[in-house]
Amino acid sequence: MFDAVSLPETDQILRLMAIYAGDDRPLKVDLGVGVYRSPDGRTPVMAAVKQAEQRIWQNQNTKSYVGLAGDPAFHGAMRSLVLGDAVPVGRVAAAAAPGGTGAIRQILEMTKRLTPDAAVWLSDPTWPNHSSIARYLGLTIRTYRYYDAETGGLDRAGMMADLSAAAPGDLVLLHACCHNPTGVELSLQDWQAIGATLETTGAIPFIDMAYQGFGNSLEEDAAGTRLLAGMLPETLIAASCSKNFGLYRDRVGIAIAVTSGETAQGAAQAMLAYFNRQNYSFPPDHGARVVETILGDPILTDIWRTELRGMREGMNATRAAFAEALRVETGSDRFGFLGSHRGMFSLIGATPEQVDRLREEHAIYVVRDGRMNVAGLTPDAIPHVARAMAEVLI
Ligand code: PLP
Ligand code: TYF
Repeated sequence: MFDAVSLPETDQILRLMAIYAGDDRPLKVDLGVGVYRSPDGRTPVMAAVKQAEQRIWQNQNTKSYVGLAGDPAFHGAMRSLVLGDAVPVGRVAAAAAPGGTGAIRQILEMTKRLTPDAAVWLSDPTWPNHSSIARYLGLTIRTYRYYDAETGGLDRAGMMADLSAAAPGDLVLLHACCHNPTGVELSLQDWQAIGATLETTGAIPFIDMAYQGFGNSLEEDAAGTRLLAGMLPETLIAASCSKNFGLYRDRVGIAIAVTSGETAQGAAQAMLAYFNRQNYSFPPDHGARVVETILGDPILTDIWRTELRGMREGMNATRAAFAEALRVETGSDRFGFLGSHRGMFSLIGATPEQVDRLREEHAIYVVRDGRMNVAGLTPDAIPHVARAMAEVLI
């Protein structure tokens, strides 16, 4: 079976993680993989998660199977977190999945089965796993312009022109907030314009929500998603609890289908359960139960929201401090856009050779496309990284 196998492409972000682990230079700086870090460089277990786990440990008296779509209490908690009251409950189908990636996979697989000719529109650039999974499933991939490298902002005109060419039933994959890898946000006006174009074309929004609460606030980060769900007949959402609950390895995510009405909701719920059954029967439960425990208890919710706000404000303060350090080092505002981006990522505009120099000469790790994880910048690393970037990039 394996003698003549041609090896699959590997994930360059995960490859970089392995090279970093093997680097023994003491001042190495990891701005690669998208994992939140506190100012002391740790990826902590959040306080509300610890408390919820303690409660579960004390009270849980069985680990028997749950339903194929996961626990309905988890669906309800996530429906409120993601959608607020934007749509009636009767329109929403949902299934727990192993992480946001699992939810993306389930939704794309369902699309391939139900509408095999639908194209999936991806922003240029986007998270590499979007194209990898879509290609693996044999879906047609189209790209729409998104990032304007000249300004470090949105190529609004290019995006709208490209999206107007989508066909009825195509999926348009949008990042709810904290775009990976660019950090460029859509304003509410942009979401409105996208919604109007989707209404005209009949294409379906597929929203990847991996960073709710990392950009502006839980509500603001969901505003575009809620707007589209309220205005269009169908919206697909893959939400992840990896980052905002810090539950990375527990694999907590949910596939949500906002449907046109109760009949379609029943069909979507049956399809989501069916695809879980085909792939792994029951989705993981522990992390989902932690999330529903937190969101089901006002005190734990408050503890969680407060810690999340602290993480977000820390990242935004790091952005401002880093943009300022670069302004001083370069004597220009060339990197000013870093301050206005949101979430963990920004593109620094480095060529692959410059990325290699940052790693080889300065022990600074960024992804080969020039993506940096701002959360990896501890306060004491900022001057060193700003100096190195000015030296290598200018
Ligand atoms: N989507 C995007 C854009 C991401 O950056 C990530 C990574 O964290 C995910 C989805 C899904 O992550 P996970 O599968 O760990 O929940
Ligand atoms: O983009 C990132 O760095 C995060 C983490 O295959 C990640 O989303 C990276 C690669 C991957 C899965 C998750």
